[in-house]
Amino acid sequence: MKKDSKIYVAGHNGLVGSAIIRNLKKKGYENIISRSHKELDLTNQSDVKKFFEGEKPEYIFLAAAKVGGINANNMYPADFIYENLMIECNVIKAAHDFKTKKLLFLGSSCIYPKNCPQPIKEEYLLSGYLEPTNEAYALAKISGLKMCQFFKKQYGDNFISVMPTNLYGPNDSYDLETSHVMPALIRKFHEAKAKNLPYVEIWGTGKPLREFLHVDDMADACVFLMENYDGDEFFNVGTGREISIKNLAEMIKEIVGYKGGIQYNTSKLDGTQRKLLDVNNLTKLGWRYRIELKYGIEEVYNNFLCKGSNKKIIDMDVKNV
Ligand code: GFB
Repeated sequence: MKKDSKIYVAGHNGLVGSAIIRNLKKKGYENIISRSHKELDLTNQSDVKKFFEGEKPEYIFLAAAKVGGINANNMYPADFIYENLMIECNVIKAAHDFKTKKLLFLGSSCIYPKNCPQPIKEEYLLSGYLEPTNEAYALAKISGLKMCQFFKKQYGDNFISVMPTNLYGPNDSYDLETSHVMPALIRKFHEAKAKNLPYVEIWGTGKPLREFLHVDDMADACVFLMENYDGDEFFNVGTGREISIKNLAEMIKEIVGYKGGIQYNTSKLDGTQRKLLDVNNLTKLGWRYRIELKYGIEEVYNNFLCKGSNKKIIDMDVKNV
């Protein structure tokens, strides 16, 4: 990838896409293109084709997706499978038809079987049943990864994939119904402190373990692979460390400075108990995460406060994910 190569970041307003753009700009890439959802609906095949005809991007980061936390995935499985499959089919096929030099597809750690051995190696893909709360999203992401591999196998297209663990960082969704756990807990503890509430409600038992990666590290791994890897494998991206939801809640509570209690609502779903990624394959290539969890949460919370976006976030009623 040259500094003036035409690079299309699909999903540039989202958590990952915006971080990829920050990373590319920091590294001196100067010909980055993007389109908002209003300008280009990636689920519309003819619109995607027209966009590729006009722009012919040389490199693509496919970070556009319908995403959300456990509740959104569980409530809207039809939307999750349909929109994600459409985006993947349209962009990957257009990348093939218009001879894109290289494409990097972003999947998710939920592609792996619910009960597979831990830490999860890439080779465990399709070795068992999926976690029901995010089966639709997982099936779409498995399809995207397999499409990249099959286009490479049949046509020699340079399409590669990464499977990130749970991500957090700037530009996340703070909608309490549909967001992931990290922004939800930051907002809940912040509001509880501001309103002097006696306790914060945590969904589930607090026992599930999760691995969290700052999205700036994720973006760095994506650009690293775009610059350095042309092989047939896909890569897990994470820290290799996990934390229980209970301990995460305690950590966020301390960072926010909330003095009240925590209550567990066990009528809410836990989801999978554990999904720790084995990140040895990427480590062997020479990439490792940098941002430790506590520091990352502090930074995200400061950003939340500084932007003054907390007021906006608290007031708004975002239904999309
Ligand atoms: O981040 P999260 O929504 O998704 O939830 P998953 C992680 C854990 O945090 C679950 C608990 O055990 C939740 O029950 N949790 C506790 C909460 N309090 C809250 C809260 O207020 N909000 C939320 N959202 N969770 C996602 C998948 O699974 O992981 C996606 O749904 C994707 O498809 C993503 O793969 C990486 O980690 O369970």
